[in-house]
Amino acid sequence: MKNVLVTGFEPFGGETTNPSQEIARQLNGRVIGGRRVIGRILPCVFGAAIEELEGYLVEFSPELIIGVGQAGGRAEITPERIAINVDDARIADNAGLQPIDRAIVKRGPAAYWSTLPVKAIAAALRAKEIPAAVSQTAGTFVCNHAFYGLMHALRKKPRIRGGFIHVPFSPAQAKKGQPSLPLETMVEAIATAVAVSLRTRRDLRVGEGQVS
Ligand code: PCA
Repeated sequence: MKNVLVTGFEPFGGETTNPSQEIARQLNGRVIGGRRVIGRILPCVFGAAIEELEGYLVEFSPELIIGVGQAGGRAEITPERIAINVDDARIADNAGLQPIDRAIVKRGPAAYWSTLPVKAIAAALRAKEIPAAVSQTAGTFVCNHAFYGLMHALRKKPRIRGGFIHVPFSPAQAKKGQPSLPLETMVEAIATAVAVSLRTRRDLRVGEGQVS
């Protein structure tokens, strides 16, 4: 059976949980679309996150990789369109690193596109009444870093698809007035994203852009 890799992140920034970690744990071992899901947790550390991810690419030879991370404050499941070649950390990572305006890959391209069908994923989630929207930036912290590292590793492997999806806080994390989604909904959302990615070769051509 072929493998799909779903990664989550350990908690960071003073949080004690990270929904992406729970999603990776819960999906580990599931069979979706005839593929086995391997769920793994990455450290929220610049450099180490990419190194671990690269190790999993060698270990499991996945045909599809979906990185998942927490974007506290967002209300929707957000497939990311693009990874950019910069680290610019507003807070320290879990090893105390706080790079500012630093290239992830020296002389690497400014950005890599996700090779997931991001619009089809957003549409499929909304069809299940799960709030979803394509995001135009994964930020400049460890998630964007790992996403860029993933797409750099896949740059000469066009048949292996990869990308990144940010998820909101879980209800336990959200402070008053902050949006959140139940963990089960987020697990279902990422399972759906795996299924849609496996069956969709060509993304939808519908406007998902933001006007400002
Ligand atoms: N979210 C952070 C890093 C780890 C995570 O889950 C981010 O968006 O960069």
